[in-house]
Amino acid sequence: MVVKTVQDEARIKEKLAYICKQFRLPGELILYRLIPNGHINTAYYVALYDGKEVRQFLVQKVNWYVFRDPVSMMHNIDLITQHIMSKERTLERRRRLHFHHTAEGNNYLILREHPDGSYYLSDTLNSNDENETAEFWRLYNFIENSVSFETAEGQTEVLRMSGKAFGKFNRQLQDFDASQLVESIPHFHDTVYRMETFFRNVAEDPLGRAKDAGREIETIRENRDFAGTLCRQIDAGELPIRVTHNDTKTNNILFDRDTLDPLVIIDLDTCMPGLACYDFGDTIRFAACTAEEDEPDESKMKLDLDLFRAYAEGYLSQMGGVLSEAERKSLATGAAVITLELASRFLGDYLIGDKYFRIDYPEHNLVRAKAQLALFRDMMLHMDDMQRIIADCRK
Ligand code: ADP
Ligand code: GN1
Ligand code: MG
Repeated sequence: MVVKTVQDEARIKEKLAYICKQFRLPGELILYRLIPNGHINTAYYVALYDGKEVRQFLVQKVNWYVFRDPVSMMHNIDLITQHIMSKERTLERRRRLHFHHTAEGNNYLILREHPDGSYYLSDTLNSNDENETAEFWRLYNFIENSVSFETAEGQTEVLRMSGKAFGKFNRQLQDFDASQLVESIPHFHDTVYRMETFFRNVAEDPLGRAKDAGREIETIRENRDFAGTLCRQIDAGELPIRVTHNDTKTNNILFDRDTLDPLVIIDLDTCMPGLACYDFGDTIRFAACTAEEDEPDESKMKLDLDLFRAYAEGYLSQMGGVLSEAERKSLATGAAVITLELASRFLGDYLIGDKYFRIDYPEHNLVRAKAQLALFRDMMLHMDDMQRIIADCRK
């Protein structure tokens, strides 16, 4: 664990205050708090007081090791949010993400530090330079009285509402021209590519960690062909490419704290061309199960068919009339493929020294991979049940 000193805290506050000024917010920074739940970016809640009122915002440092072209990614997000807003009847502030702009008119800023510790803005960031020290920040409205879920905590209603929210999101993006988007992470759900990368990591084994995961590596090897199922269907023209979110965890939806009404979908960084079953499958992986993503006791990790049904009902209430027959069939497959894919990503990251996902302890990525593989095995045992539930949703 990294222990933060009082000086570190003062420095963070100073940096956040500088960033708020660059986004032209009036008032003084009076409060900030790290929001610890994402694995990639670093998000802070901030409150400013201008002598009359307190205003709250979300300030976020984007991880450009992961998003190599963050400027284009912010352009994607602009286009996506505009498109969604054009479909919504309400312009209520709590139901939209509003990114603030700097004096230069950018919805982001690139921050650098002088040797004396003072900050300044820069025009460019070179993500190919391993010595690059610039930081990429953005700032948007904090959605008040909202909650997001790390697990569905057995609540079928949370899953049903999540299904509705992500289904609606997919539906609203149906007529969005995908060619306008830059792939923020190339090959993101290209599982054939993911498998190649994983087995290269295994072969190179730079830290000698593969020995800790012999059984897991074998499970992934045995299922490598299955992992390519969706890619083969894309190549055969059986599944249409849509614009999808690609990271549909329930903690990427903000719900009204009192009514559980889904207010807004967040974390739009990975919005790219993709398959409907990626979005369907990733929520199933994350939330239609009996334990958290990083549960250390594998025996506790199972698919929960009641939660699966609730999500399927919610999702298909929005997308049922849109999906082709092949896409409907792919939903359950997508859950298993995405789970296997993520297991390979977590384990691959463990093998190369945890460069991608934030970890809380040294074996965290290994533990995550084991939990995902336990879930994957259970999904494969229940593939027919999942297909039956999807078929039931038509009745
Ligand atoms: P990451 O890419 O790190 O997952 P997210 O954009 O998902 O970052 O933000 C992390 C968490 O911060 C979310 O799960 C949510 O709990 C909270 N959050 C993000 N944006 C907002 C917002 N605008 N208002 C309130 N909470 C937010
Ligand atoms: C990451 O950023 P976050 O925590 O919402 C990851 C997803 C994984 C997820 C697993 C850009 O999502 O792909 O499924 O962790 N995001 C990226 O929890 O790689
Ligand atoms: Mg997130």
